[in-house]
Amino acid sequence: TVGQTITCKAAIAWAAGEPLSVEDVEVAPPRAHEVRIQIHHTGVCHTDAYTLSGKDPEGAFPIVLGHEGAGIVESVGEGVTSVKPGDYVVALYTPECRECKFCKSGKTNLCGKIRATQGKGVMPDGTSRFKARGKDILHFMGTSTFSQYTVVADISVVAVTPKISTDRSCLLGCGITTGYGAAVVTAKVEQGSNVAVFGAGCVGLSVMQGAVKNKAGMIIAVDVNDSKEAWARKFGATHFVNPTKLSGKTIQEHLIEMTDGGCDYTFDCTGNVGVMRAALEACHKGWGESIVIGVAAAGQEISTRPFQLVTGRVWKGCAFGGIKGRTQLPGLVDDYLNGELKVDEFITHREPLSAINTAFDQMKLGDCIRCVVDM
Ligand code: NAD
Ligand code: AHE
Ligand code: ZN
Repeated sequence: TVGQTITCKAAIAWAAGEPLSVEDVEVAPPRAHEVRIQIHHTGVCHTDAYTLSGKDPEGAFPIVLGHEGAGIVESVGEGVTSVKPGDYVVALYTPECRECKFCKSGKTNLCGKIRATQGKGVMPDGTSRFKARGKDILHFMGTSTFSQYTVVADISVVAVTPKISTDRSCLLGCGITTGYGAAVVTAKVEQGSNVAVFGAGCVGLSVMQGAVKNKAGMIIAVDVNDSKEAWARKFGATHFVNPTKLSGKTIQEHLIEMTDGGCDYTFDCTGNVGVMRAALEACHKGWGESIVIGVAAAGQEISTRPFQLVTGRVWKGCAFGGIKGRTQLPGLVDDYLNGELKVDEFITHREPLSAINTAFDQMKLGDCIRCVVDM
C-alpha cells in the first residue's frame, strides 16, 4: 500500500449536531514530513463532542474527528526520520517540532509550527489527505483518529514501546496525560500542598493521580455527581465534596474552611466558567494557583474580582497538561509499565468503530470514564 491511496472505514462528521457516519474514506499517501498511521484504538474525549456540537469556533465540516488514538505506522513520506513503518505510535494533537519559538522557549509545550493549518483542518501544505463521496474531508486537531488510517505531520506523532497495548496507549494521547501533566508539569504540586480538583472525570482523576505522585497533602475532589466519590478515592482523593449539597455557603467558602485559608492548587476539569471562578477563589491568598483545563464553549468568559489576583492568587491554564509529547510521552509509558501510572482503570466502556455514536452517548452518562473504540 506504500505510495497508494488506501480505502478504509472512518466515522465522518458531515454536519454539526448530527451523528457520525461510518463509511468508506480514501486516505492519500503521506507527503514529505508526513506519516500514515493505521489506528488500532481511539478514545472519545469531550472535546470531540464539543466540536461535533458546533460550539467550537474552529470546528468546520465535513471532518474526521478524534484525537486520542494509537496504532502502527503504515508508511512515511520523504524526509521522515523520527518514526518508521511498523512502529507503535500515539498521535499528538500538541505537536513538538523542537525548532519553533515556542518549542525553543522552554516555557511551554504549545508548538507553533503547524498550529495555523491544524486549526483550519488541513495538513501543513494546506490540503487534506481524506476524501469521501468525492469530497475533501477535513482533518481534526492534526490527528483525526476516528479513521482506520490517518495521516499526520511527523512532529505530531511519537513512537512508544509495543509493550503497552494500543487500547491503553491511546488514552495517553489526551485525557490521562492532560490531567497528570497539569498537576506534575504545569502546577508542579509540592509535597504536602492542598489540592482541589473540580470534576472527577478522566481529566480530574488524572490530576488526582499526579497530585498523589507529587505527595500532595489534602486532595479534595469536587463533583456534582455523588457516584464520583468512589472513583476519586480510588485515584487518591482524601476528601470528596458535592457542591450542590452545601447549605448556606459557596464551594469556595467551604474549601477555604476545610484547608484553613484556601488551597495551594485548584484545577478546573469541567469546562464550566462558573466552576473556573470558584476554583480560583478557593485558592489561598498570596500564592494559590488555579489551573484551567476544561474547554468552555465559544462566547463563554471567565470573571472574578481583580482583587483576587492583586492578593496573590494565580490563574493559568494548560493544553495536554503542559507535556511535550515526543520528549515526555515515552516516560509516561514507562511509568505505566512499572505500575506507577494507572491507565487500565480508566476504561469503563468499549465499542467497535461501527458503534462509535454509542461511545458518544456513553460519554454523556455519569458512569463512563473513557470509552475505547476498537477500530
Ligand atoms: P467528564 O465529563 O468525564 O468529567 C467532568 C466531570 O465534571 C464529571 O464527573 C461531572 O459530573 C463534573 N461536573 C460537571 N459540572 C460540575 C460542577 N458544576 N461542579 C463540579 N463538578 C462538575 O470530562 P473529562 O473527559 O474529564 O474532561 C473534562 C474537561 O476537560 C472537558 O471540558 C474537556 O473538553 C477538557 N479537556 C481539556 C484538555 C486540555 O488539554 N486543556 C484535554 C482534555 C480534555
Ligand atoms: N478550538 C477550541 C479550543 C479547544 C482547545 O482548547 N483544545 C485544547 C485541547 S482539548 C483536548 O481535549 C488545546 O490543545 N488547546 C490549545 C490549542 O492550541 O488549541 C476553541 O474553543 O477555539
Ligand atoms: Zn481530548
